[in-house]
Amino acid sequence: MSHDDFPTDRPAVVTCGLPYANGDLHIGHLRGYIGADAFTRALETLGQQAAYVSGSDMHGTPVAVNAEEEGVDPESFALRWHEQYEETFPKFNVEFDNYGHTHDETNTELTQEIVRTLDEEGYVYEDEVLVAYDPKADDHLPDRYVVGTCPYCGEKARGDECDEGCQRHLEPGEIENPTSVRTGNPAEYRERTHKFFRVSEFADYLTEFLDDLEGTSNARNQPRQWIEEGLQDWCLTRDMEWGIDYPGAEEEDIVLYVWVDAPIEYISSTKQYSDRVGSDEYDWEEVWKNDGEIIHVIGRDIIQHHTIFWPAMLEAANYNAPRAVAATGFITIDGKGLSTSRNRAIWAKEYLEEGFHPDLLRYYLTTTGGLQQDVDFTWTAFQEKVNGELVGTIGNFWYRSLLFAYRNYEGRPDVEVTSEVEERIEGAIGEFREAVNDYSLRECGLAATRLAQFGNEYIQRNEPWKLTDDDPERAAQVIRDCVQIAKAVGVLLEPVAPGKAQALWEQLGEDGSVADAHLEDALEAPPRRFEQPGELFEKIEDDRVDELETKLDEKITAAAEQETESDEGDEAEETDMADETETAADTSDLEPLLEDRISFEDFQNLDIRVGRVEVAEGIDGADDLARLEVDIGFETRQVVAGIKQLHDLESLSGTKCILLANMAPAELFGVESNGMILAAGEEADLLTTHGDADIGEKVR
Ligand code: B3M
Ligand code: ZN
Repeated sequence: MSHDDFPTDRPAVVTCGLPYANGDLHIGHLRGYIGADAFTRALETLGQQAAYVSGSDMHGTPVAVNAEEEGVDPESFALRWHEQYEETFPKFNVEFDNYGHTHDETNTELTQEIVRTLDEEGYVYEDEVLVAYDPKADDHLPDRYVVGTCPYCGEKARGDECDEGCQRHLEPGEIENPTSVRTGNPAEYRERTHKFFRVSEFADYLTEFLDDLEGTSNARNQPRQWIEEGLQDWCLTRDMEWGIDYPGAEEEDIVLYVWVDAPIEYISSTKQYSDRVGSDEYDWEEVWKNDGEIIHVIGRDIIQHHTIFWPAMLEAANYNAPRAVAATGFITIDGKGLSTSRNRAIWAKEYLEEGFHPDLLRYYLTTTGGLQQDVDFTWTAFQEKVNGELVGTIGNFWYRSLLFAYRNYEGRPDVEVTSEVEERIEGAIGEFREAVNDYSLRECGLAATRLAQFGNEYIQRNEPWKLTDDDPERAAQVIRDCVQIAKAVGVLLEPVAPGKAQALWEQLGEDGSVADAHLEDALEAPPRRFEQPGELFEKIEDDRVDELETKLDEKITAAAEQETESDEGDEAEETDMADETETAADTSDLEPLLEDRISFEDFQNLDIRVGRVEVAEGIDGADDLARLEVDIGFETRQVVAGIKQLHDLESLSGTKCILLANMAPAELFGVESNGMILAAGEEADLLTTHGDADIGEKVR
């Protein structure tokens, strides 16, 4: 790994989190796969050698539980989904250089080899551990076979992850109030012998690793905190049949934990690619064992696996370290958490059946928010984005430039591009290059959109249609400039919208694939002649959006009704075995949204700052009030907050908070309050920042 700017002279591999082969793909999955695909394409546009690999995650309880529900064996169940995924990805222009699966021979062998190395190097030991057991079913309950309460945050959690709360990985035996998913009965804890990986020995290594890690800041900050809290060793085995055998323990009824063999598929898949094209063209060992660039794109719920367990495993087994981990936020639908069991989701299949081009969704998902941000999907916002930026700005510019050129010159006028336009294109290239190095897909896409915007203004300003008779030379010049801008927009838009960029490429009469174009090509003249162009984007009408929104509401309501019916019918159904990706609460018990809107100016009048709590102590005689001293950079403020009962005040000192600094001063219980700290909900969950914002920075 290096930290040289891209493009480097070493090969890169980009991966996306492996989908569990257990159900239909939805927009939440697509965000990651499209994101990583676009990032790989963007690297290639810079001239970086890059491969994009992934595979289906076949093992573990996420697959076993669902297969059991369906009454089929996990292998054929998982293979069926694997094949479906392989067919689906290209429909979204997601093109893997290799897409394997974790149960294939390459991955089985490599996983066993790596685990053997960990063992030989002395990083594995055996220990007794309490594992959940269902006495009624007479079976062990690994991972998702058990649900209960997270010992860290108190939220409802699954056996191996706090999916609805703090997102921590949970070790066997940690979950409180364990309940069997098999029977709905309380589970017992029984002692078993398992293998453990000495992750705790890697605290110093991981601290340094995180200091160098690129990608999104959430992938550095969260693990730093976990390291500070103290790392636990990691249980490598599970009481199950489905999975990869622990090397040398084939006879025993334990297998490797799914999170051991899953990331190893990143390597296996790269190896399969390398074996297929030949190591002269792409050398997997250069990447994984030497100093190639490894870039992981993942969902933010699996940061711990990719920034603690995985790099520790790589280091212990003498592999290269990842250069970047880019962790995306979640997708919400109409402002609420995507939920597969409540059918509050846009399914991949559904989107395609509606007949929308994949690039529309690609553009929406990559440019709506930064990678780390949660992105809300509504059909109305989708329409606005498509009609505004793709139809209104890019499509409009492409069509009017090429049509004008075709009608008047049968292609590109035979003159040089002006320096003004050349410089503007160079500016866009610079923005694009910087965006890739910042892991900002949004800025990559917008570099193209802003260039098209400039193109539209350029036409408007120069009015070539008025010039064709009076000043034909000048008219030719303007159109020549526009054709070049159109081509440059195509080159820069290709990572995000490869299908549409290719169509433009062909309209320009270019040979080959725009995916092979590099940044320099944005300034190369297109062929002299081209055919009559067509419009590449189509407006989405309002009644179409109404129809889509109604459909979405209806299916969510139908799912809710079905849930109520089945709840009434069968209490045991309570424990949901489906893959739930709930991220927001049911709104019925939330305060209703205010109808009245405020202006941006009103918002600007709120001086909200990042602060750090220095002192927090209860106010004598007041049941709920605490006195806080908050450093906001310029000064330290004393504030009174109603959090005495809700927080362990001592532990607050040193934490970052958000303070409304220009709140009118008030006196509470004889103590002056000079600002207000912001908190969410009845429990006064204190707001903080998730990145590196400095103390005193304004929240905007
Ligand atoms: N299969 C899916 C998830 O937890 C899981 C990813 C594995 S990546 C090595 O998002
Ligand atoms: Zn938790």
